[in-house]
Amino acid sequence: MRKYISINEGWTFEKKGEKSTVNLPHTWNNLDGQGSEPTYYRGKCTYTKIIERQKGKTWLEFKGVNAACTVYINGNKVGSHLGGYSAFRFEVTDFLSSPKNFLTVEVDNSPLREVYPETADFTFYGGIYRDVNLITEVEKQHFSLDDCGSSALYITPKMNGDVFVKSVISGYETGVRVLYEIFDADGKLVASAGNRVRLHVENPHLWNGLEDPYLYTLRATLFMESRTVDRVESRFGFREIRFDADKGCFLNGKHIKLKGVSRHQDREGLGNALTINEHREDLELIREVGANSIRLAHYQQAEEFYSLCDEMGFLVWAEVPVISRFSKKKQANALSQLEELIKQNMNHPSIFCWGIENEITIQGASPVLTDSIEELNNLAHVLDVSRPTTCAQLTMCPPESELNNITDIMGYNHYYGWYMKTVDGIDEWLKKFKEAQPKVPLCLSEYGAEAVIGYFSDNAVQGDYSEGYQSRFHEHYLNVINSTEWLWGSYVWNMFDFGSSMRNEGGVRGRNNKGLVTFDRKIKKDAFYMYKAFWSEEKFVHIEGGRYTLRRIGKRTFRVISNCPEVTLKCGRYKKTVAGEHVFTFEDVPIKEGNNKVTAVAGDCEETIIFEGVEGYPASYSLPDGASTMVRNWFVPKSESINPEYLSTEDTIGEILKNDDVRGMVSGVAGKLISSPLMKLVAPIKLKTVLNLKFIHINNDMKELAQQFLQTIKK
Ligand code: ADA
Repeated sequence: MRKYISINEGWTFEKKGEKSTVNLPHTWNNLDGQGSEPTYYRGKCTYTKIIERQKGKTWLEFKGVNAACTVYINGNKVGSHLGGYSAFRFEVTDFLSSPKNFLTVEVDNSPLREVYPETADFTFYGGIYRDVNLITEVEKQHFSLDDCGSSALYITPKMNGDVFVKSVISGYETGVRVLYEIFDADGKLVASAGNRVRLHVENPHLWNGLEDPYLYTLRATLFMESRTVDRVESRFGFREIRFDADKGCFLNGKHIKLKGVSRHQDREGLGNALTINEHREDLELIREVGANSIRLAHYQQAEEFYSLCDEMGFLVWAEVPVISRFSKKKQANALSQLEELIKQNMNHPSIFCWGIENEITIQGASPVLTDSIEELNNLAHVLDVSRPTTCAQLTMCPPESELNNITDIMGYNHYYGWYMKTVDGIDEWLKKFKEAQPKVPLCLSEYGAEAVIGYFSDNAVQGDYSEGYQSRFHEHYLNVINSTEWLWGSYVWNMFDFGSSMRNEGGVRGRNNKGLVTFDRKIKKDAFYMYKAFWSEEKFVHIEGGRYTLRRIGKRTFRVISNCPEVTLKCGRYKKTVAGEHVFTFEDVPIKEGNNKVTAVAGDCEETIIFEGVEGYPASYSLPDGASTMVRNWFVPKSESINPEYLSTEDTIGEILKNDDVRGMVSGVAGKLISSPLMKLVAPIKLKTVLNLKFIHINNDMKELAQQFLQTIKK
């Protein structure tokens, strides 16, 4: 029978010739990947360790190594893996030739042309950042350990109590048989069958989201004659999810609006090297804000996280990092990451859809891109017949695009009110989309605005990085989402601030500040409470701008956020009660010199904050001098900082069309141009010159887009 031995402890880590002893999980970018340096180390490092020879057949199991790795034992190559977010294993039985063996893991997080993601708005922390195990004493006949890192047990439960099971067995021969047993949450045996693919549970207790996340366990035991040779277990749940373009989402036949947040798997100071404690803490905060769904962007996350979601009842959007920069060269890797994601996570009832791409048209659409997305979509359906596929499209992708008719359901990422003027752009866009695509079930897969702790203003405006603006931004979106009944859900970008080494804005380097909660999870921003007011039933009252404690003397306006129907605000002799929903506004609150005790009361909840009355507006509340106030999407290069190693509109048409990636993207019309005699004439002309020709009517947005596209392609 197989045994798991953790080998997380005592590795020798080597980076650029410097050695240290580390325990796993580990990353080498926990500081430089979060802004301690202008750029972070993307390259090769090695981890080494002595491992002993084991009894029986033995596998090495890695739960996550970013991004590419090659494993050697005693100098002999065992295998390699491409992709930084999934689990993988290698059989090492024959490599463990001595009582003590030298294990080397070479890890590489440099940009790799054939691996997703190559570029995106988050830090690609390098390292062995999840657990490593030895699986020993494996018998000849066993549930396959070579099936894409999965448990080799695939469970498809049906609402009528039928459970279809498929297991993959290695070393099969006459005399091998399987016993499947299903246990309820109390451990009572409720169904069993030998060698059969269909079991039946009478009156199945449904897995019903946050209300009742009921789980069963399926145990598969493998016998050789009458001897037990292997055993695997997996939890599962009975549930059904359905989407309708006009009515939204239905869980087990009941309408449910998916109130979602997105989550990246990193943490201040730790990078991506997390333990179960950080995963749990994140989920507790997500539960507190009142969400019922999570988009685990933009890649496969830790298995423990999906398991906790099963237990807590969150509905999860799981996805692969097919993101930002499409390239046909990465298609094989996209397919293998999707296969791993699905095979490794298929039994989690919390996962309701498979996401196959995010903003993949950043550089424009093309027939090759469409074919590749279709191929991913088909693979997801072949591997899992029970779940819908989804994708997240960028604003620039037109509603009528054929890409919006590939996946079963879908979402759009919009930043009206942040990168683009103005917040109410979203209202208009939703109407346009519905007209163009009346039959497509849609959600908002991303929307968000930055807020850096410490910036406040009485007149918060777009682009000032203040908590006040972020809170108003989300108030608008929440109202639109609630009143757009046909939207099946929405996902705030993002639940937590996260590491993005390429960013340097709002006075903060290396971070995307769109979280409702800070990177260290210590401070809930005002926008957190805005969501709690709209989503949660746990009663509370919160004075907006509670960290904006130095207020100008005079009559000031206060906003209080609460999910109670009535709020009273007191300050000295001022006392006023306002009835309403979510946000309660109090005008002319007198702030005098010195301390002012402001108390908000709603039902049994109360919050008091001392505000100090001061002359003038303290400079510390605004962005520091010199901090970039230029709000631009991360992939938009500043015109003054064009990277000469990448293509740009400054290059000639000849140079641009010489590039393989460009040729792949523009094969249609441009293909004809490349092979025509005209090419000789236009090749030496700068693209910029052509784009500026008056008679071809290319507006500035299109020019900017062309620049963005080219600046992601290395010369
Ligand atoms: C994109 C992208 C995200 C995110 C966002 C932002 O829409 O999908 O990864 O970082 O931009 O904050 O700009």
